[in-house]
Amino acid sequence: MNSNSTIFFNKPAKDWNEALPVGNGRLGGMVFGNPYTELIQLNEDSVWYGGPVDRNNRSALENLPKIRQLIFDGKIQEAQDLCAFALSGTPEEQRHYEPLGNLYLLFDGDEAEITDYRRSLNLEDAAAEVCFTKAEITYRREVIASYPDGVMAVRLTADCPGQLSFHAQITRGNPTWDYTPYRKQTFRHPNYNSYVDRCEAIGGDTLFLTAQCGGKGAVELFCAVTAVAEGGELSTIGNNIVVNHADGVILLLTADTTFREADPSKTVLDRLVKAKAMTWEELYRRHLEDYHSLYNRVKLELAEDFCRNAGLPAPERLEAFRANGQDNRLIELMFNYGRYLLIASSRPDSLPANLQGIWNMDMTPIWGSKFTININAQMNYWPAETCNLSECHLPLIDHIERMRENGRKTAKGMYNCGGFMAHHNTDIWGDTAPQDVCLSASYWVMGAAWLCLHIWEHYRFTLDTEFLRERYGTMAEAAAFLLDYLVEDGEWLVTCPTLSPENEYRLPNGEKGVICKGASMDNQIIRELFTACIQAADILEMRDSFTSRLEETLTRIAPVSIGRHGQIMEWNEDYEEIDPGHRHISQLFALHPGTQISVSGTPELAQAARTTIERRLSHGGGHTGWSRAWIINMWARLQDGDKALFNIGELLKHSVLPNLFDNHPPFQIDGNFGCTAGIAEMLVQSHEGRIVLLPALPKDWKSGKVSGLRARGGFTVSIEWESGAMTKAEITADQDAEILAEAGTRIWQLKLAAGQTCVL
Ligand code: FUC
Repeated sequence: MNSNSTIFFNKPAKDWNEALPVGNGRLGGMVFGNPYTELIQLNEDSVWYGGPVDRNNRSALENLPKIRQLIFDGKIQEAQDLCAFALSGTPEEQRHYEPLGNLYLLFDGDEAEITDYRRSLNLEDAAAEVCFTKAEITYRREVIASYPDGVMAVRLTADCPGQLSFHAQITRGNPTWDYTPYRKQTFRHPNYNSYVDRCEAIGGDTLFLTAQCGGKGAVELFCAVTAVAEGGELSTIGNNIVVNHADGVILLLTADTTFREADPSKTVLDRLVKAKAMTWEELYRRHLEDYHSLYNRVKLELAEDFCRNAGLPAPERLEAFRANGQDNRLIELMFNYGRYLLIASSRPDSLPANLQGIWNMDMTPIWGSKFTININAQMNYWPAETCNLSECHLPLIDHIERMRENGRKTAKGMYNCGGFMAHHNTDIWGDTAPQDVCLSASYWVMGAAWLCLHIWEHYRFTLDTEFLRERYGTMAEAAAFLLDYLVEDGEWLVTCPTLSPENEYRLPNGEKGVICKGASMDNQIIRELFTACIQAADILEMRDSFTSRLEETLTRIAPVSIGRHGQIMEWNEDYEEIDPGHRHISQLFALHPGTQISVSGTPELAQAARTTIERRLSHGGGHTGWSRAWIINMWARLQDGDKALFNIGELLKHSVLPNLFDNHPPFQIDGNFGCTAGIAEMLVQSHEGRIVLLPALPKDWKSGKVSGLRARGGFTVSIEWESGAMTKAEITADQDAEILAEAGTRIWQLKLAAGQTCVL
């Protein structure tokens, strides 16, 4: 057992936050592992409530000049009232994610002493396992979610023949939590199998469930499970697969919806037929081959082993960390978990990882388990390129295309602007109208612009010019919206109305305000996006009058400024914040993930960025998992490894659930991904046109090794260090390249041919 790649429990999950996640990008399962009743709670990424709707507020356009005037006149309350009426979506809410269902395995037999219980998730092989001994027989359940074969597979074995007797059901609705042997349960819980249209047995060994998700135009889902038994008897009765006295059983489960094809029932059954034709070993081998090809690209080893806790189950291990503060294996585990979770929730052809990745058990989940694009969805993808999982980035980039047509309609219909835009949230249909009536979030217009920077990042890491050529138009269209949306404000052009997600300010007259003009984050995103478009146009030799307009406009965007506390100003005026410890630190976009503030390039701004973070933290900032994770990345960019590490510790102490899922609270996956990205950012940076090795190495990581991280410009980087200093680095180039590499005060001028590795 590797303590940096295994999450284990010595008990079944008592609730969802103790269950263990598996996933193949689209299909997800949470493994509970009760000896008498196995529950695998299921998700499929396209199971959402409701179809596409046009929610653009028809009153927006006629009220826009008035809203702008009120903001310019400082009548913020009135402007906000009008925004709530005239800009909010009609209806206010986008569609939301729903669970697929539950797989239950209800075992025969009475309660008896259970010994040697262990439930684990092995990140090296993407396999969950439940193992225990009952009445001197050892039982084992293995669970994988295979990307190449599109199925979840469960193998049940016992170390004595003929011992497996159970019935399997697939259900939809609230999972029941009664794990006593089923014969004791005379009454099944309410909603045990609700939200279902059809649930029946077919072919003597298969169950088939269909459901039309509620709301007009919603998808229809199809889920099927089939069983293969070795020895014993296998049959179906009602909507149960019944297994008696088998030696071993394999269950294969898959699902799909009408989101991807008109009638996926055949696809679903075909997948089962194909998987069934394989042995477990073959299925497992194909799963491993695929998974290892991604997961094994990167390896992190921190040499110091303060690891008195590694042999403990996850909850006790966290407790021990909270008490004694050090466990380098646990930090490696968090790093690996983020990579695992990205591979499990975001693969080519899947939807992007949502607020919960793909794992959600609520019919009406918190924040709809949608895609919040004022930080959260973006954070999910921060580790994608640096941790060498570039393909896993594509679902997000593809989703931007689903937003494009809607975003054009929103731009034109609400603001009479060209291009495409999105507010702070989107859903499966790429909805771009405002979400919620939340003054501090809903009327922000920069969602598409920020997302489009992911196109540019993907290019910068891969140098895939064909990809850039295909997607340049999308970036340019997001920029085109902003060219039209900006309004004159004296010397500058500003976004208006807008806000700084999701903080409030105090006006000189004492009133509170949220809506504003020219929020600092907007200026920073504009600068980053316009610059990216200009550089892309240069690479593609597509400079034209549009590019010139971007250049001219850039000279009219206010620079990043320093305010009265020595902080980076959050708004275009140096307002006091209502909540100086706010979880959003939008004004530091320029530091991370942006590139406009850096220690060597803009030392004064870097100092102001430090002051900003410290000020937020001293007022209780970093209190949600994702906020803490952003802070890790920011300290890494400020090259302060000790502070970055301290905040990893704080994340582990305050914002991690027993199954190591990030805790907002409740569970929200962004903090997992942000933490992994932060650790990578501490080890390699490349946003300033050179590769910086170990830019933020904490004192406590005295010696260690990392291999396979990626740097912009198409480089793969491996580093070793001892006593806090780099001892060796290897840099491999994808294509012929010249680049500067830097470690501490040492600088190398590298010239590499395609495929060549240089050793420093
Ligand atoms: C934003 C954040 C919240 C939460 C939600 C999903 O609104 O401010 O903290 O992460 O998205």
